[in-house]
Amino acid sequence: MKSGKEAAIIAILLAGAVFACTAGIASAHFTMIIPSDSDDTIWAVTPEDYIAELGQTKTVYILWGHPYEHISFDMASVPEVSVRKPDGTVEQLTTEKISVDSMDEDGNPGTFTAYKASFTVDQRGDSIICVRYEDKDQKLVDYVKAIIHCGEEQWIGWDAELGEKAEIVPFTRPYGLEQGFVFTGKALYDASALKDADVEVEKYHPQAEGVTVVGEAEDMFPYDPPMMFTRVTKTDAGGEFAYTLDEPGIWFVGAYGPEVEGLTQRSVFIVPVLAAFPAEEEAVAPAGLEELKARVKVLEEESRSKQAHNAEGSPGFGMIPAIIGLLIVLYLVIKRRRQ
Ligand SMILES: [Cu+2]
Repeated sequence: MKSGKEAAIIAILLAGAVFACTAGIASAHFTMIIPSDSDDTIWAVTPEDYIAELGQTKTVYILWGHPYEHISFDMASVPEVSVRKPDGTVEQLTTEKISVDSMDEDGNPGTFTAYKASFTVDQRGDSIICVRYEDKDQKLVDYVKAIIHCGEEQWIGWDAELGEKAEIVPFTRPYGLEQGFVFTGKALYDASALKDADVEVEKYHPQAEGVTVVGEAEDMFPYDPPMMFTRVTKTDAGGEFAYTLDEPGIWFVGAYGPEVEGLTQRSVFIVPVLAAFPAEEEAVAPAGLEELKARVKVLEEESRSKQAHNAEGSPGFGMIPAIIGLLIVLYLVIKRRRQ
């Protein structure tokens, strides 16, 4: 028979477990498509990684986790990966299972199952990487698109509708976007507008940055930190949505479709966002004390030399002794004449 104390402890543990589950649902899992040159540089992804040169072999990594907090999970099934070329041809890609170093949901380092696939960029324009990933634990199927852009003014293909079961078709060209730009698009399910659906919007962080920003959100918004991790908007009757991507980095936009055989059908679009261009005028750098002292000294010297200059050029106080001297000389001369 359990004592009252034991029962109380069990109740606390159960409450904790329920809270952990809820917290897990609140911040969103996403299937990530990250182009990278090597396994070691995946997490340092920048918008430029989504740009390619003609003839280049591009490797894309398929990862599963919470982009904002930089939390990773093992991929539970093999993702299907294809690339849709600018001319409309589709190539199925072979995936390779890999392990990547990252962080688990308790903040511990670990290695996680992920996949990668490579293809050659043999056409100028936009190659669309298309991934379908099923995760029974999360009761989710992701249909993810990311654009690899190649060639000056070759803005061809980014808005293509591929006929995926669930799909986001962008209205805003998803490259050359700066922080603060609005991303707009349309969510489709079975080729029809997905109306009144939740759209989650989340920015990726490298690990150290993710840990810091999560801590800050927990301090500043203790009543609901995940509201800062995962932003939410909705589609209208036409399946259309808009959201302002206010920071540079890699953004994940996911529209929640219907549940089919216990799995929610979600479409995801990945949007790389550049820093402001032209670069914002550099605010006067927060000067160090030494720099401030040096500036004060320069100003003092300038003002001193200006004063000296004024004294020479105009009848300032410097002229008074001279005038008095002149009066004395005049007085002496007049006095001598009278004698
Ligand atoms: Cu999640």
